[in-house]
Amino acid sequence: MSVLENIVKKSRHIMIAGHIRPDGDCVGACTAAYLYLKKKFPEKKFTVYLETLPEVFAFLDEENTIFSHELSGVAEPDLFLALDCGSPDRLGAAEAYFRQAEKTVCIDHHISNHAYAAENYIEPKASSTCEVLYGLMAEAEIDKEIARALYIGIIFDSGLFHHSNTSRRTMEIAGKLMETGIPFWDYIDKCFHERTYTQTQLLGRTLLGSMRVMDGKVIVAAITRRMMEFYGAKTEDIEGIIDQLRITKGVEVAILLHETGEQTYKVSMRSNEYVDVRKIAAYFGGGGHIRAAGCNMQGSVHDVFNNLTEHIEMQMHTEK
Ligand SMILES: [Mn+2]
Repeated sequence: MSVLENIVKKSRHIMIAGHIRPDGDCVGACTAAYLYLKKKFPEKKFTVYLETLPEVFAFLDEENTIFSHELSGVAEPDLFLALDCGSPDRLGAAEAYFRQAEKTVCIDHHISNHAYAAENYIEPKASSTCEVLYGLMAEAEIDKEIARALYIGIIFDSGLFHHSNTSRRTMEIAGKLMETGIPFWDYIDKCFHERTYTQTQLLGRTLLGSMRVMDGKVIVAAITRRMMEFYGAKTEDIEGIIDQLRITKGVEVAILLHETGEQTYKVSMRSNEYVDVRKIAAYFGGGGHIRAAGCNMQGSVHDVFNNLTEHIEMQMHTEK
């Protein structure tokens, strides 16, 4: 009997839940654990809770039979299975059930996880919770549907096998999952690369209008309200455009302005190796991370660009 089966064998009502604002690994792990256990124990009751189901992963629960997004009226489970969740307060509405359950189990890969359940399976070196979960299942029992969910979790958290958490084992597991016959190429497009036509047009228009300054080390572009209107674009359609600018050869900093009002812009910045864009964003009242930050600024597009590049120049001078 696999470890996963052993965990639940004595329980009647099992609640499976992941973290709030679930991502691909979280959705994949909850789906895979549910499908695996339901097949093994069809007589048991399962409640699978996630706060929401992101649109791109909705196909994992096409028939709408797996996930609950609402828990009022749901009976207390005797077993609570927390997946991909680093601490109980990130369980959202399911936290109260976790506190009451007779038995609690946590399967995770977050390094910050302090083993908060009674029984814990935490592998901080694993690429994803789906990778950990795979190790608790019997290989022969992993059908196409389960493999699909695990594979999506793995590619999501490993950034398509390119983050440093990707190991030989990650690739080996992915290989085993591929062998079940899943259309693995399709998920990559669906979950990572797919754009609406509006997004494609806005991306193209923005890139065409971009300019390089400071010997090509900085690339700048702006999206005006008129452009947004012309293409019928929404704010979320801008996502990802800054990264297309950033990967331009020779570029250290990418800057994207999004006009939100009269001479008012939401500024996004990305850097590749040495410029601390958080510092610059903080100077103008914003924040973020060293390589990804943002702020709001006012003035003409050129004034904003000039103000920002001045700060980039200062950093390049002091750091070189
Ligand atoms: Mn994860």
